[in-house]
Amino acid sequence: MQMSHGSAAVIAEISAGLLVPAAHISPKFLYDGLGSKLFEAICELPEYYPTRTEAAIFAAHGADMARALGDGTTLIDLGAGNCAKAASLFPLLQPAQYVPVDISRDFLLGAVAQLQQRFPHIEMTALGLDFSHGFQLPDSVRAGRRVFFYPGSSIGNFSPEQAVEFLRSLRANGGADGGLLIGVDLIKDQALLDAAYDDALGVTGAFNLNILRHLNHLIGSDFDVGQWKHIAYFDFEHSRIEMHVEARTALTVHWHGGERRFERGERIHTEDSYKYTRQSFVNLLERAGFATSRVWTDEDNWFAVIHARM
Ligand code: AVI
Repeated sequence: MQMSHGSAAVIAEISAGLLVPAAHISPKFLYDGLGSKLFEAICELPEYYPTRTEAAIFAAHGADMARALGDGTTLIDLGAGNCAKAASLFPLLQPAQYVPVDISRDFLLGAVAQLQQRFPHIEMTALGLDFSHGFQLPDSVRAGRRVFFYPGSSIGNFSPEQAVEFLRSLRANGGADGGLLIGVDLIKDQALLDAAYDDALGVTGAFNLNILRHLNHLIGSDFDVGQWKHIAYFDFEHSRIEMHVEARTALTVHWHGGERRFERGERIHTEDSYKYTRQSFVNLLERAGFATSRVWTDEDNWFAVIHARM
């Protein structure tokens, strides 16, 4: 068995999820080094429409968005990664300060160093932190008009209840004249949704199954990836894509301090990706105390970019 590399808290969290009858693993464990690269590949897939559809909305309506937001803002980019989405809007948005936030601080610092050379007049303050459970912005973030930028429909990976909590935590960190520019994936034809999460090349399958390799590293488990298969489908009742890994045969998994037998066909739930209508998402924003100002969509109504006021 491999040596464990996760903290005691991480091992306890994963073990607890594996030992309940309906086993589950948090989707945050999809993103080790390989998982992040596989996600980048997913964004290039013909079936995965969200990335290119959102980019087309930014390209078509960026100037309009900039007018709605106003210039001289403090732009706080949540889950910034390589900062490319926000940077493509800089010429239009002209923020006074750019604050990219990402769990991977080292990656962020490299991206920001390059960006600062291209846009020397924008003050940049990179924050390496996990904002998924609420956060408190440090004093280095200007108190002026704060606009949160949360693209990619990442909000869909929270349950609606968690999303409301998260949106409330943003309001607690913004000023009265602040705002939010957020990307939201919309409900559409089931075949399109299913294909986006179960592509012909099997990249999403590799992304999903890679969580088991990551677990082997974190908790010293002995998952054999070949004994599991990728499952993803749209669930109408909950308006969400569900991703699972399913045992191809009866097997037992062992890890430091635990073991679990899985019957053939038994699953581990790995991710939800909620899909909204324009109205259902506006309702969610209102529950969190936001007022919606503008909604931009593509001509097929597959994706929406929404500006909301604090
Ligand atoms: C990051 N997140 C918005 C993606 C999504 O569409 O829910 C993660 C993903 N999972 C499978 N494909 C992409």
